[in-house]
Amino acid sequence: MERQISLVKDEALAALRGAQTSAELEAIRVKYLGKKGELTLLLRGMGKVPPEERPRLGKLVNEARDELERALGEAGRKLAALEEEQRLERERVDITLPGRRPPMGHKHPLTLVLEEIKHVFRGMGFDVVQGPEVETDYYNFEALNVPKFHPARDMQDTFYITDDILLRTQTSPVQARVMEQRKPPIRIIAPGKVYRRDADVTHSPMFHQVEGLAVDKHITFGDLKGVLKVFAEELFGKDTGMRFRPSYFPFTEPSAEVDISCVMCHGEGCRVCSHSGWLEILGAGMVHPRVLEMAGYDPEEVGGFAFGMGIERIAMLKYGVDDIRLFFENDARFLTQF
Ligand code: 2U9
Repeated sequence: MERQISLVKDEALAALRGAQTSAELEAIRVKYLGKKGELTLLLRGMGKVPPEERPRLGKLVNEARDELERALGEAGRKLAALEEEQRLERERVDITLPGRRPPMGHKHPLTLVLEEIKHVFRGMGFDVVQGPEVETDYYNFEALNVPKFHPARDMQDTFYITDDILLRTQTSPVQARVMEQRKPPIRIIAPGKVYRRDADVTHSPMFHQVEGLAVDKHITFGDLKGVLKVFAEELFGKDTGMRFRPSYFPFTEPSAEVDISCVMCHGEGCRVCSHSGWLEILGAGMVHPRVLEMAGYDPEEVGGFAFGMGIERIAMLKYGVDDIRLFFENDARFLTQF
């Protein structure tokens, strides 16, 4: 019996030294100290031992059990520490790595161009005004001297909501409304969305315009030229050339289409300007006396100039974009370039 106790103890301690994991330690504890464990069974077997041997052998088993418990405890602490160390190593985080930057939002290229246009005209004393996109036939056409049966009123070109209500085809109605409400001098620009039944690489059914209007005593075509020259130089550079070609609009007389020297070839002639050296950027003219009259002004007293441009067209020329649809597709590969 004595020998058996010592054998079981040595066997248990040897197993302990070979244990690699907490689970293995637990298996050893169960095998020797559990309910049916080998040392437990030896202790229970004391009943069969001669009574005079019991105290000595009982003490030996108890000592063996205490020693094994101590060794188990110590091995358990060592293994737990080792396993914790391994876990920390596995979960190691390099806190010196740079953080990931969240993607930054961008202003839309049309917003950038519009902000620049507004800045230039504000610098020349123009107010920025806005008005409704759903308009009446009167403010969109009648007040601007676009008579009934004028081709611009055609269902082919205009989005009608009823016979009398439509999506504005230009921002001029905003200016017609301002003229009714204010007295000259007036210097305003009206930016905003306009709608026309038109769609290809250079036309979108919705696009953005900026129109300008100045009304005062003694306004001349020279004032118009000066204002537009400053605008072109600020937007496209100091050496930008400019020319006026005679044209026709119902709301201005005389009227002109305005070109700048080609932003690509600076007038040499290239594909962008169809080898003319010039690019059309806006239309303009002196406000038609009928338009002044309809706003309640006396054309003998005051005169005015007006102009209009498509913001997409300006942005396409400024940034070298060849398809207007890119502005409305929200493809980040396009938008993040600006
Ligand atoms: C009032 C009186 C006159 C605004 C003007 C143009 C010439 C013009 C086009 C440019 C390209 C429209 O976007 S586009 O298709 N505009 O050519 N617009 S004069 O004239 C006005 C405006 C308001 C009361």
